[in-house]
Amino acid sequence: MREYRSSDIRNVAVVGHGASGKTTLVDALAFVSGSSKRHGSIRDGTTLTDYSPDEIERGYSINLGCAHAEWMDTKINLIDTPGYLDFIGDALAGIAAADGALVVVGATAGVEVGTEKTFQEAVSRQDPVLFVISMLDKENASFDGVYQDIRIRLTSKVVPVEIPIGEGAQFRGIGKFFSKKAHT
Ligand SMILES: Nc1nc2c(ncn2[C@@H]2O[C@H](COP(=O)(O)OP(=O)(O)O)[C@@H](O)[C@H]2O)c(=O)[nH]1
Ligand SMILES: [Mg+2]
Repeated sequence: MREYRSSDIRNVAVVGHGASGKTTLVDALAFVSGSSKRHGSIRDGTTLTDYSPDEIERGYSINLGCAHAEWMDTKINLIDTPGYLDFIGDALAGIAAADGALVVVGATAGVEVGTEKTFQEAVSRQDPVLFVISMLDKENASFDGVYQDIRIRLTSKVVPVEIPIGEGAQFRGIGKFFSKKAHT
């Protein structure tokens, strides 16, 4: 790995409720950016950030884990955090160490208590927040339902920058508003 100046490093806390897809997303980002050569999975116990025997056995994160994605001359450190409230202390520590928060919300579950707690912590630290809606391929997934849930329960100051193409079994990809491109 090349060396980065501190101005070219971003630390992002990946937060949200348990089982919203944080660890899976971190693994995918590291893989797609080329920083990790292997696409791990929760089922096989091969993700980058759920590596302790306890985490692999339970299938969810207990401790902070760090992976990174090198993207456009920037090193993005992805701090994966536990979502269940028993382990909220580590999630709050992850937010404290980061420059911003990426809040993962499941497309079927919507805003949950872990989403609320971590979002509020990031806002109270005046950190920028990016929401990622996961699980769009699942039955009964609703991007618009989650978007409205976020607006009503978390903040009205939220704008979509990418939207899904299809939902549930029809999910095919995403459309990007900034670049006006679709990725299937
Ligand atoms: N269908 C589907 N399953 C997903 C997706 N993302 C994660 N999962 C599964 O959801 C479960 C919880 O994911 P995980 O990454 O451990 O969530 P975390 O607790 O927020 O870290 C695992 O079984 C994942 O394989 C997704 O986009 N679609
Ligand atoms: Mg996890």
